Amino acid sequence: MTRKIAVVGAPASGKTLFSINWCEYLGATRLYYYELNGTGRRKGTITPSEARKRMVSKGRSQPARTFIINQPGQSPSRLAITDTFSLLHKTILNAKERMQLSFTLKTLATTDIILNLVDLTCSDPHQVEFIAAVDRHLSEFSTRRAVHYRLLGNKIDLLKNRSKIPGWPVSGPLIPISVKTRAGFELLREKIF
Ligand SMILES: Nc1nc2c(ncn2[C@@H]2O[C@H](COP(=O)(O)OP(=O)(O)OP(=O)(O)O)[C@@H](O)[C@H]2O)c(=O)[nH]1
Ligand SMILES: [Mg+2]
Repeated sequence: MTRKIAVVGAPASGKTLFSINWCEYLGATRLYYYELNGTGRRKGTITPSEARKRMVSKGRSQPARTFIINQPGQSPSRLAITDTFSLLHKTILNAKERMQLSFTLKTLATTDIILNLVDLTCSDPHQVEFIAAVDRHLSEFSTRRAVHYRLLGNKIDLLKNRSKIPGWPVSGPLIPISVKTRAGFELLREKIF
Protein backbone atom coordinates (compact mmCIF):
# COMPACT_ATOMS: atom_id res chain seq x y z
CA MET A 1 0.00 0.00 0.00
CA THR A 2 1.29 3.48 -0.94
CA ARG A 3 0.71 6.37 1.41
CA LYS A 4 0.87 9.78 -0.27
CA ILE A 5 2.26 12.82 1.50
CA ALA A 6 2.07 16.32 0.00
CA VAL A 7 4.59 18.84 1.34
CA VAL A 8 3.46 22.41 0.79
CA GLY A 9 4.67 25.84 1.82
CA ALA A 10 6.01 29.23 0.81
CA PRO A 11 9.37 29.63 -0.99
CA ALA A 12 12.38 28.54 1.06
CA SER A 13 10.26 27.15 3.89
CA GLY A 14 12.31 23.94 3.64
CA LYS A 15 10.04 21.66 1.55
CA THR A 16 12.80 20.01 -0.48
CA LEU A 17 15.25 19.54 2.38
CA PHE A 18 12.39 18.17 4.47
CA SER A 19 11.36 15.65 1.78
CA ILE A 20 14.93 14.36 1.42
CA ASN A 21 15.78 14.30 5.14
CA TRP A 22 12.45 12.69 6.03
CA CYS A 23 13.06 9.88 3.52
CA GLU A 24 16.55 9.38 4.93
CA TYR A 25 15.24 9.50 8.50
CA LEU A 26 12.81 6.69 7.59
CA GLY A 27 15.77 4.59 6.45
CA ALA A 28 16.00 5.25 2.71
CA THR A 29 19.48 5.12 1.23
CA ARG A 30 18.31 5.66 -2.37
CA LEU A 31 15.42 7.83 -3.46
CA TYR A 32 13.38 7.23 -6.61
CA TYR A 33 11.97 10.46 -7.92
CA TYR A 34 9.78 11.96 -10.63
CA GLU A 35 10.47 15.57 -11.43
CA LEU A 36 8.14 18.06 -13.07
CA ASN A 37 9.70 21.27 -14.39
CA GLY A 38 8.93 23.81 -17.09
CA THR A 39 10.14 21.53 -19.87
CA GLY A 40 8.53 18.24 -18.86
CA ARG A 41 9.00 15.27 -16.57
CA ARG A 42 12.02 13.20 -15.73
CA LYS A 43 12.76 10.41 -13.33
CA GLY A 44 15.80 8.99 -11.64
CA THR A 45 17.38 7.62 -8.50
CA ILE A 46 19.64 9.54 -6.19
CA THR A 47 21.23 9.23 -2.76
CA PRO A 48 19.99 11.61 -0.05
CA SER A 49 23.33 13.42 0.14
CA GLU A 50 23.47 13.94 -3.64
CA ALA A 51 19.83 15.09 -3.57
CA ARG A 52 20.64 17.69 -0.90
CA LYS A 53 23.50 19.01 -3.04
CA ARG A 54 21.50 19.13 -6.27
CA MET A 55 17.91 19.86 -5.25
CA VAL A 56 17.89 22.13 -2.20
CA SER A 57 17.15 25.72 -3.14
CA LYS A 58 19.93 28.04 -4.18
CA GLY A 59 17.58 30.93 -4.81
CA ARG A 60 16.23 29.64 -8.15
CA SER A 61 12.65 28.54 -8.67
CA GLN A 62 12.46 24.82 -8.04
CA PRO A 63 10.66 21.98 -9.84
CA ALA A 64 8.12 19.82 -8.03
CA ARG A 65 9.16 16.25 -7.33
CA THR A 66 7.69 13.08 -5.99
CA PHE A 67 10.12 10.93 -4.01
CA ILE A 68 9.21 7.28 -3.58
CA ILE A 69 10.62 5.03 -0.89
CA ASN A 70 9.88 1.39 -0.17
CA GLN A 71 9.68 0.13 3.40
CA PRO A 72 9.26 -3.64 3.09
CA GLY A 73 7.61 -5.24 6.10
CA GLN A 74 6.50 -1.89 7.49
CA SER A 75 3.26 -0.03 7.38
CA PRO A 76 2.92 1.77 5.04
CA SER A 77 5.14 -0.32 2.75
CA ARG A 78 5.55 2.51 0.24
CA LEU A 79 5.64 6.25 0.66
CA ALA A 80 5.24 8.83 -2.11
CA ILE A 81 6.29 12.26 -0.89
CA THR A 82 5.52 15.16 -3.22
CA ASP A 83 7.62 18.27 -2.77
CA THR A 84 5.21 20.74 -4.37
CA PHE A 85 5.85 24.08 -6.08
CA SER A 86 6.09 26.99 -3.66
CA LEU A 87 2.87 28.77 -2.75
CA LEU A 88 3.28 32.39 -3.83
CA HIS A 89 1.95 35.43 -2.05
CA LYS A 90 0.75 37.16 -5.23
CA THR A 91 -2.67 38.12 -6.49
CA ILE A 92 -1.76 37.81 -10.19
CA LEU A 93 0.03 34.68 -11.35
CA ASN A 94 1.64 34.25 -14.76
CA ALA A 95 0.90 31.22 -16.96
CA LYS A 96 3.74 29.12 -15.51
CA GLU A 97 2.76 29.96 -11.93
CA ARG A 98 -0.87 29.06 -12.67
CA MET A 99 0.26 25.68 -14.05
CA GLN A 100 2.31 25.16 -10.90
CA LEU A 101 -0.58 26.06 -8.60
CA SER A 102 -2.87 23.76 -10.55
CA PHE A 103 -0.37 20.90 -10.06
CA THR A 104 -0.29 21.59 -6.31
CA LEU A 105 -4.10 21.63 -6.09
CA LYS A 106 -4.32 18.32 -8.00
CA THR A 107 -1.73 16.83 -5.66
CA LEU A 108 -3.76 17.96 -2.64
CA ALA A 109 -6.90 16.40 -4.09
CA THR A 110 -5.35 12.92 -4.15
CA THR A 111 -3.09 12.88 -1.11
CA ASP A 112 -3.49 11.07 2.23
CA ILE A 113 -1.48 13.52 4.33
CA ILE A 114 -0.76 17.24 3.93
CA LEU A 115 2.28 18.69 5.65
CA ASN A 116 2.38 22.48 5.57
CA LEU A 117 5.86 23.79 6.30
CA VAL A 118 6.27 27.30 7.62
CA ASP A 119 9.49 29.14 8.35
CA LEU A 120 9.31 30.28 11.98
CA THR A 121 12.04 32.86 11.41
CA CYS A 122 9.77 34.82 9.07
CA SER A 123 9.08 38.28 10.48
CA ASP A 124 7.42 40.00 7.50
CA PRO A 125 3.84 40.68 8.69
CA HIS A 126 2.39 40.37 5.14
CA GLN A 127 4.03 36.99 4.67
CA VAL A 128 2.85 35.87 8.11
CA GLU A 129 -0.71 36.88 7.16
CA PHE A 130 -0.38 34.85 3.94
CA ILE A 131 0.99 31.83 5.86
CA ALA A 132 -1.93 32.01 8.32
CA ALA A 133 -4.49 32.29 5.48
CA VAL A 134 -2.98 29.27 3.66
CA ASP A 135 -3.07 27.30 6.92
CA ARG A 136 -6.75 28.10 7.51
CA HIS A 137 -7.68 27.06 3.95
CA LEU A 138 -5.73 23.83 4.20
CA SER A 139 -7.14 23.06 7.62
CA GLU A 140 -10.73 23.50 6.36
CA PHE A 141 -10.01 21.56 3.17
CA SER A 142 -8.51 18.67 5.16
CA THR A 143 -11.46 18.51 7.52
CA ARG A 144 -13.91 18.42 4.57
CA ARG A 145 -11.92 15.73 2.75
CA ALA A 146 -10.95 13.72 5.86
CA VAL A 147 -7.26 14.15 5.00
CA HIS A 148 -4.62 14.18 7.69
CA TYR A 149 -3.20 17.71 8.05
CA ARG A 150 -0.24 18.95 10.06
CA LEU A 151 1.29 22.39 10.33
CA LEU A 152 5.05 22.19 10.83
CA GLY A 153 6.98 25.15 12.25
CA ASN A 154 10.42 24.77 10.69
CA LYS A 155 13.91 26.14 11.41
CA ILE A 156 13.67 26.04 15.21
CA ASP A 157 17.46 25.66 15.21
CA LEU A 158 17.59 29.32 14.15
CA LEU A 159 15.33 30.63 16.91
CA LYS A 160 17.37 32.22 19.69
CA ASN A 161 14.83 31.25 22.31
CA ARG A 162 12.92 28.07 21.51
CA SER A 163 10.18 28.82 23.98
CA LYS A 164 9.46 31.91 21.87
CA ILE A 165 7.67 30.22 19.00
CA PRO A 166 5.73 33.07 17.36
CA GLY A 167 2.03 33.30 18.25
CA TRP A 168 0.72 33.41 14.70
CA PRO A 169 -3.06 33.30 14.08
CA VAL A 170 -2.96 29.72 12.77
CA SER A 171 -5.60 26.96 12.88
CA GLY A 172 -4.12 24.99 15.74
CA PRO A 173 -0.89 23.88 17.37
CA LEU A 174 2.11 23.59 15.11
CA ILE A 175 4.74 20.90 15.43
CA PRO A 176 8.13 22.57 15.96
CA ILE A 177 10.85 20.97 13.86
CA SER A 178 14.25 21.61 12.40
CA VAL A 179 14.56 19.96 9.04
CA LYS A 180 18.29 20.64 9.25
CA THR A 181 18.94 18.94 12.61
CA ARG A 182 15.86 16.64 12.39
CA ALA A 183 14.64 17.83 15.78
CA GLY A 184 10.92 17.02 16.08
CA PHE A 185 10.99 14.19 13.49
CA GLU A 186 10.22 11.53 16.10
CA LEU A 187 7.16 13.45 17.28
CA LEU A 188 6.04 13.98 13.69
CA ARG A 189 6.39 10.27 12.97
CA GLU A 190 4.15 9.46 15.94
CA LYS A 191 1.57 12.00 14.76
CA ILE A 192 1.30 10.90 11.13
CA PHE A 193 1.86 7.10 11.10
N1 LIG B 1 18.92 26.50 9.52
C1 LIG B 1 18.00 25.82 8.83
N2 LIG B 1 17.94 25.96 7.49
C2 LIG B 1 17.00 25.27 6.84
C3 LIG B 1 16.09 24.39 7.50
N3 LIG B 1 15.26 23.87 6.56
C4 LIG B 1 15.66 24.38 5.37
N4 LIG B 1 16.71 25.21 5.53
C5 LIG B 1 17.42 26.00 4.49
O1 LIG B 1 16.45 26.83 3.86
C6 LIG B 1 16.78 26.97 2.47
C7 LIG B 1 15.58 26.56 1.63
O2 LIG B 1 15.38 25.15 1.78
P1 LIG B 1 14.59 24.31 0.68
O3 LIG B 1 14.41 22.94 1.20
O4 LIG B 1 15.24 24.45 -0.66
O5 LIG B 1 13.23 25.13 0.68
P2 LIG B 1 12.03 24.98 -0.34
O6 LIG B 1 10.80 25.29 0.43
O7 LIG B 1 12.09 23.68 -1.04
O8 LIG B 1 12.38 26.18 -1.36
P3 LIG B 1 11.74 26.44 -2.83
O9 LIG B 1 11.66 25.14 -3.54
O10 LIG B 1 12.72 27.40 -3.48
O11 LIG B 1 10.44 27.08 -2.56
C8 LIG B 1 18.02 26.10 2.22
O12 LIG B 1 19.15 26.91 2.30
C9 LIG B 1 17.98 25.11 3.38
O13 LIG B 1 19.27 24.62 3.72
C10 LIG B 1 16.21 24.26 8.92
O14 LIG B 1 15.48 23.52 9.60
N5 LIG B 1 17.16 25.01 9.52
MG1 LIG C 1 12.31 23.27 -3.12
